Amino acid sequence: MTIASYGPSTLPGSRAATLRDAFANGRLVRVAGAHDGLSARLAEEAGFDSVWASGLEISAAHGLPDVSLLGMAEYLSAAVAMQRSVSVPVVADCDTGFGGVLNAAYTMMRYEEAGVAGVCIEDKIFPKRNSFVNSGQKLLDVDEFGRKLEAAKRAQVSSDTVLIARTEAFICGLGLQEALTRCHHYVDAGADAVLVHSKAVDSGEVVSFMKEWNHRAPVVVVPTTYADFSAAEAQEAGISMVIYANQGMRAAITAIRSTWATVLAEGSTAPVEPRIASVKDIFAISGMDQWLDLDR
Ligand code: SPV
Ligand code: MG
Repeated sequence: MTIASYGPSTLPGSRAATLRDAFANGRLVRVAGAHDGLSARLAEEAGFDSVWASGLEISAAHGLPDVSLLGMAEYLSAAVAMQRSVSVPVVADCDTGFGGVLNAAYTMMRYEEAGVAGVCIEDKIFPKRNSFVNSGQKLLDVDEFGRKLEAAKRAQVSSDTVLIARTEAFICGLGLQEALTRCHHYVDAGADAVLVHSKAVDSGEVVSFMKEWNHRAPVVVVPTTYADFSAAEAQEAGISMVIYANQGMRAAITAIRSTWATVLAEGSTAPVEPRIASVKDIFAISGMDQWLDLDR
């Protein structure tokens, strides 16, 4: 357990600098999706370089679908719980920037103030739907999204904070040229990196993007549907960051369902005890000893 049990052990600015160093040195940044302090800490404990404050996970953790129902303050408060629980950089999924141009600027102000290293906004129309919903995917006009990026950049205080512009061009079925044109425009508007999302069953779309992109700015991918795309292949393709956005929550759902089904079927918790974390383990991961030390 690190000092992060009491709060972040690194200054917010230095976490963003860590991301920038990795981008500059060509080190692949591996990022795990999370939705609260515990899931973020499990990602850090496993050895991930960074935590993705996933909109899908945060929404689901509230019992809601990822269709822009929660407001910025709720997403921010979840990101802050993650930020306080780990020492690695947090990259926040900020959806569309939660509205128009001014909302994008305000999003940058509040997330950066909270010490979040990376702010990611996507080029869909607010309200947005999760990228894997098969209907109602609508892209914002490219110039309008450029204005949101410019406004976010103008609101940014620390030069270290990373603004990631995410294009949903492939998600909307618009193809490589649209994805490239948009990403070039977004870098011109000030984005520090681009996230190229794809729901293809293989890595073809993102790899074809990489071949034409010529390393103009770091590229982030989210290999959810093309799950066999390895970290080594991503590195080989010149990708800078891979986000495993929701596998942690999916693992938890499966484990919890199976545990509760067994408890009801067997009439006691005895059969599941050997395969679930102990209360001692909960104490350890939540920093019980370190906190009690403060009272000694
Ligand atoms: C999220 O984790 O909320 C994302 C990634 O934005 S995805 O669900 O693939 O759209
Ligand atoms: Mg999202």
